[in-house]
Amino acid sequence: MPSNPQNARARVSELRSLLQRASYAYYALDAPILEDAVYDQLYHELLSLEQQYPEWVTPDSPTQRVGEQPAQRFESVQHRIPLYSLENAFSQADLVAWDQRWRRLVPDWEASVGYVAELKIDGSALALTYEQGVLVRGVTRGDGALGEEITQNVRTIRAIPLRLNVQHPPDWIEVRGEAFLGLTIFEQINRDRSQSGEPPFANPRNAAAGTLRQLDSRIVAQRQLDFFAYTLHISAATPDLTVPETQWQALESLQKLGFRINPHRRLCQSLADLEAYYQDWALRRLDLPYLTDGVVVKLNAFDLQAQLGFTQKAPRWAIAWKYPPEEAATRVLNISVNVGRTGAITPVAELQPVQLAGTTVSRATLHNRDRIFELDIHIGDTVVVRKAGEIIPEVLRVLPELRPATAQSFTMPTHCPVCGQPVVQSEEEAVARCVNPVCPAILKGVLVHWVSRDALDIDGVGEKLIEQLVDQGLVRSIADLYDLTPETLASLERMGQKSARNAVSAIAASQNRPWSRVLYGLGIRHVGSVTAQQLATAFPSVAQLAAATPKSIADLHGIGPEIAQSVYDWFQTSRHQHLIQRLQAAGLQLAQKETSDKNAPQSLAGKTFVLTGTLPTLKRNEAKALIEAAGGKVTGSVSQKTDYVVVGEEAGSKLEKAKSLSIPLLSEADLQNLMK
Ligand code: 0OW
Repeated sequence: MPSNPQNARARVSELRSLLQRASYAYYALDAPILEDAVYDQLYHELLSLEQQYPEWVTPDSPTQRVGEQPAQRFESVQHRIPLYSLENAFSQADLVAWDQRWRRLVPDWEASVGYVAELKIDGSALALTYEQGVLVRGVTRGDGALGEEITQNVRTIRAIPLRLNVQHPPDWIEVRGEAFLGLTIFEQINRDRSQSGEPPFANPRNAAAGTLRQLDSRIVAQRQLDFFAYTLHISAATPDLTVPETQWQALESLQKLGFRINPHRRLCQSLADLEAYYQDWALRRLDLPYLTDGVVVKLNAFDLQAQLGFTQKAPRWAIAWKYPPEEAATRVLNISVNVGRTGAITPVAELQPVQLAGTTVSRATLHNRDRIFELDIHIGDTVVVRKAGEIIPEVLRVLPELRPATAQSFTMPTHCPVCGQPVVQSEEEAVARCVNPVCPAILKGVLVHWVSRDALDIDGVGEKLIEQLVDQGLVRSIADLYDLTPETLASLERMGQKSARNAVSAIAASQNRPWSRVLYGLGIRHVGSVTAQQLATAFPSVAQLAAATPKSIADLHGIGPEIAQSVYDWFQTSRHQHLIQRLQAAGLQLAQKETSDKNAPQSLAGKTFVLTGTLPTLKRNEAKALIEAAGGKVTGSVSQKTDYVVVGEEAGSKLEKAKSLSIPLLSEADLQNLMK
C-alpha cells in the first residue's frame, strides 16, 4: 500500500489501466490476462485507495459500476437513430424472396455482394452512447423510437466497458447490441426466485428485459447480465479508428474498442453459404451457454445498406432467419393447483404428454389467476405449448375452435387445497398465497428446500420420503429431521433398513454444512444462495444476524431494504427463534467456521478447469470452491484455454469436446492429488 499521496495517485491510475486492460482481454478477446482472484485483489486495492482519496474517483473507474441508491423511475429518451427491429424469414424460400426484393431495388448494383451472418441472440437490445470515450448513457430499445434511460443498470454489465479501449476515442459514438442472460445464471435466478416465493421468469429474454428495468442496480449487478455488440455509429474517424465501410469492419472495430462480439459470425458470399451457416448452427446452437432464436443476415457493404434504407419498422438490408420454435399442440387434461414452499398457489396445466425440444412435457405452469384469464383456458382445451431451450414449458395460447362441449372453466380455489385455510389474494402481485405457517404443503416445501443441493444437501431424503414424514406427522419442523431414527424411517414405504440408515446418517452429516448453507436452508423470503453467502460473511453467527437491525443489513453491498426487512422480520418470529434453538441443540453450524482455505496452497494457480458429469463425492459447487481456493479457475465451456476437464458420471458434450481438443482429463481423485 503506497505511503504518500503521490505514490498513491500513481498506484490508482496504474491499477485502473491494468484492470481496464484485464476486462478488455477477458470480455472482448475472451483471453484473460489475470486470474479472477488476482483481479479481485487488485480491484479491492483500488477500492480502498479510492475510499482513502474519494476526490480521485472518476465515473469510468471499474469500482463505479454499482449505484448505491435505487432509481425512482426511468426517464424516457428519444433514440438519436431509431433502433429498428428485423423482418423475419421462416424458411429458405423466405430468404430467397428477401434477396430478390432488395436486388430489384438496386438493379444496377453489379458488384459482388457479401453477407454477414450473425447468430441472433435472444436477449434485449440496448443503445450505448460514449462521449470522449466514456460511457454516458444506456437506453433500452423501447418501441424503437423512445427508450428508457437505464444508465446505472447498464454500468453493472461487466461486458460493457465504462471507457473505450483506444487512446484517441471519437467525440461521440453509439454502440448497439444485445443484453442477455446465460442459461446457467438464468436457471440460478429462477431457483432463487422460487426459493424466495417470486414467480420464475418464463425465459432468458424476459429475464434480461425485466432485469434491465429493475430500479435497484444492486439487484441488476447480482443478475450478471452479459452483452454482445453488433452495431456501431461513429461521429468521425480518429488516429485509432477509421470509419467502417462494412458490417464486418464494424464488428472488428467494436472488438478493438473493447466490446464483446459474438465469435460465431461468418462472412458469406452467396445464399448457399448462408444456408450452410444456418444449418451448421441449427443444432450446435443448443450447446451454447445462451439462447439464440435465429440467424441475422446483413448485407455487408454500408454504401449498399444506405441505398436500400429502411421500411417503417426494419432495414431492407437485413433479415432475421428464425429457427422454428419448439412448439406443439396438446390437450389440457386437468388444471390443478400447486402450493409452493412459501404458500404461493400456482395453477398448473396437466397435459396430454407431448414431445418438445427433446423432452416429454406433461405439465406447464399457468403462473397465476391473471394468466388463466388472459388465456381463457378451459379443462379439455387444446393448447399450444412452447419450450425454448431447456426453459420451463409455457402455454402460448388456446385453440378455441377445438374446445369440446365438455370443456370446464377453472377458478382459483378460495381455500388452500391442502390445509383448508382461506387463501390470501394479494392485490399488488397476481400471486395467491396460503398463509397458514403449518400448512403441510408449505412444510413439505420448507423441508425439500432444506435438503436441496445448494442448502444442506442431504442425499437420501427426497420429496417422496418428505411427503410420508409430513403426512404421518413424524416431522413438523426442520429440527424434527434430526430426531429421526433408522427404525422410524424403516417403517415407511420403500424404505428398507439400509436406506433408512443411510438417510439418518446423511441427515447427521449435514451438521457439518457451513453457516451460509444453513442460512440459505432456512428459506427466508428474498434470501437466495448468493444473498445467504453475503449475509453469512457479514454476520458470521446466527446471534449476530438475529441481533442486526434492518439498516445494518441493508447497508451491506448489494443487499436492498426489501431483503433486509425480510431477514429482520424472520428473526422476530418466535416460531423461528424456537427453530434456531433446536437446530443449535441438534449440532448444526450456526456460525462461520474458520476456513483453512485462506492459506490453501495455490497449487492450481493459473490453471483453468471445466467440470462435467456427477463427481463421486464432491458436489459441483464444492469442487469449484476447492479449485478456486487453490488458485484455479472454473469455466462453463471447454476451449483451447482449458487446462483440465474433470470428468464424473454421465459426462456430456464437454467430454467429447475435451477429447477432440486433446485436453487432459481428470477424475475427482486425480484432481485431489493435483491439489496436494
Ligand atoms: N439479436 C441479435 C441482433 C443482431 C440490427 C441492426 C439494424 C437492425 C437490426 O443478435 N445480431 N443484429 C442486429 O442488427 N439486431 C439484433 O437484434 C435485434 C435488435 C432489435 C430487435 C432484435 O433484438
